[in-house]
Amino acid sequence: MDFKRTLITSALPYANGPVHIGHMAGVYIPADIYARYLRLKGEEVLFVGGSDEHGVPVTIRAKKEGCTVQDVVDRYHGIIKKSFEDFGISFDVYSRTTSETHHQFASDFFRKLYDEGKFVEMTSEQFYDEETKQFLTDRNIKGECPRCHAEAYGDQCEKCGATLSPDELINPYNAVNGNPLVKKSTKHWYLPLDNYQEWLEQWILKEHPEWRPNVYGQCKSWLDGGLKPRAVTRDLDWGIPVPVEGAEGKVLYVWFDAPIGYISNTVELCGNEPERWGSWQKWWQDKDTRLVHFIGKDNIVFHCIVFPSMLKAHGDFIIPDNVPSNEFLNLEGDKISTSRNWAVWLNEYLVDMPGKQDVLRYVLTANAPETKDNDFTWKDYQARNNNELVAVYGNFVNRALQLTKKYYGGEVPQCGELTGKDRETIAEFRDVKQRMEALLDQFKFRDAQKEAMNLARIGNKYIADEEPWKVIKTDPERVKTVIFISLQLTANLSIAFEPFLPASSKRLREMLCMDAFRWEELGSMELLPCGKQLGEPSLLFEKIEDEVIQAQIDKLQATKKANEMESVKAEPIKPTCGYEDFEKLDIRVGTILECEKVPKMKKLLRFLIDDGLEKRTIVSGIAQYYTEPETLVGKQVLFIANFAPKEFKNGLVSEGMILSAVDADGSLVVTTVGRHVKPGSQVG
Ligand code: B3M
Ligand code: ZN
Repeated sequence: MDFKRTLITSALPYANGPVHIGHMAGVYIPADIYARYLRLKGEEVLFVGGSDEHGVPVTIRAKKEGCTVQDVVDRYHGIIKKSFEDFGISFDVYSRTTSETHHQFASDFFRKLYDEGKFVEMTSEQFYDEETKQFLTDRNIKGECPRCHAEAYGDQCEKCGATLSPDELINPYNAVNGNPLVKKSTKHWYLPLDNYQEWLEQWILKEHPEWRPNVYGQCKSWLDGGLKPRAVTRDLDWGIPVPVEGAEGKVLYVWFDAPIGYISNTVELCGNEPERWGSWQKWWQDKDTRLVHFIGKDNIVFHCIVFPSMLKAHGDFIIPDNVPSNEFLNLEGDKISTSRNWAVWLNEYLVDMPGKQDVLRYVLTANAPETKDNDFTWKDYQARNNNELVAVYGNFVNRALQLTKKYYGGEVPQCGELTGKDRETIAEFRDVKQRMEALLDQFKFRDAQKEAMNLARIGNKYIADEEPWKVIKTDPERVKTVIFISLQLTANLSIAFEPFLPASSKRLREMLCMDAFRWEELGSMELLPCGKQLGEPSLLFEKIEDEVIQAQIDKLQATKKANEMESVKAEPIKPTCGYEDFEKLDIRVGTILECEKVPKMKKLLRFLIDDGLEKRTIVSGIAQYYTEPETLVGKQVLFIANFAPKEFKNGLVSEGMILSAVDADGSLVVTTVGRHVKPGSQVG
């Protein structure tokens, strides 16, 4: 089918944290490559993005950070938007789902479906916190995992990986305040996906066998399993209010409103610049527009089944022509995880590696998880930079430009008669355009970038074989032709790499004083006319040294260590103990009279404690955490008064045990009381 224009969307990232390399490799870089490629071909393209600012994760983040949800989404929307700009993700619009336009549009969308009877209403029993008068979403419920007995969320146990429903948890409670929960009935609206089953089967399974196997396969298994109605509303106080009477305290489910964000962001753009973009309906309702969604694999069902069913129910919209979804990118062999901070965050990357956005783009495309999960390692990053970007692409361009400067004052020389080798090289270059197009049209960006790098290899080999720096002494006329061809190849590279490495291509074009360029010209040997004065050459890429890479590896090691400490802190609570057990311990408050290091015993501090009746000595192995133990004198601490006495090697006897808290990093700190109490006071 022939289309007049392409509408590209990329998943709206949750505004609950910055974006990381997994997001980039999976969604944003491929979407950007595709958008740039089509624009370069002169096609009509609109590339839509935005932040997903509803849902439970942002509310949890706000609670954690002790600020409002609006504060959270404002902050992360800003950080995410800036990262995308810094990495050259060329959105035509990047807005947010808290915008006025979006709220109105999504609300109207729901209302139309509601009015037309496209939803079914169902009442079900959900967990409810009677104190806060709130129904809880799965993520906000915690309890004991029925499988491994660790503390788990209502939708998943992070310890054993089990997918759960809150009903399965043992002793469920409110994750935010620890309150116990009761069951209470609540009404919600459901989209009866089963009504769209047949239509989806026809559309996806019959009409789109060309979709990526991972996408097609996932859709097929959903469809084979039989679709069921899905709730599109939630009991939550953050989101778009359900525009129906009697639905107070309910909002649209985030997965209902977020994809509508693609449309409302287009509405916003077209409203702001109608002369440039035309009407939003042209993009979303005209059959001549081709819609392509770029997403990660965890979003497939929403983009291939749920959202198309919503669009079908509404009736006025086009549906996607393709949904190129990637698998996941791992980091140094481990799954990327926001909660464990196991990621390379884009905003941090640019602080550590200023100006190197194209290097990351290159590496992430070279390792793109297009057909299977893939791994990012810093060693591979370094190798690809040093051995490919620097040694092949950068080296070739630099040689061509430096020699032009040296021999011809930076002017493009005259091309003489071509040799067989010249013709061969030129022919190889011409073929690449077709090969790249075939790959790009099928969303095979990894291989397409490989072709571009191959061009640089051909150029590098050409100049190395021709050795103009030697030939200049014997046959200066011949060198003019070699340099002429090398420069045309260089100009070609700036076009071939434009979708992948836009910042470097731009710099290269500046050096070549090339203003206009089109995809159609790829393969041409007439990009730079003889006599043209070129700009000042500079290095496109720089070698990355071992220390720089080691620093990144160390940073990840530190994260790993912190996570291990964290898991120490999160030790499961010990088995229940009754009062009889507790009563055996005589815990009391004592006032510290003396505190000093024990000579020759590095770890030990000797305390002299006033226990209310007499003075007693207690020895504690916390010396390394108190460099000035005398500052503890006068403080009141908790200690076990009936702890069996213990004799140390040097004859010192400890008559009790001081209670200390173990911090996340393993350090110990003595426990004290909130205000001064009489020494010897019992604790219970
Ligand atoms: N925010 C989920 C995600 O970032 C979700 C995507 C919405 S796309 C409409 O994986
Ligand atoms: Zn578990």
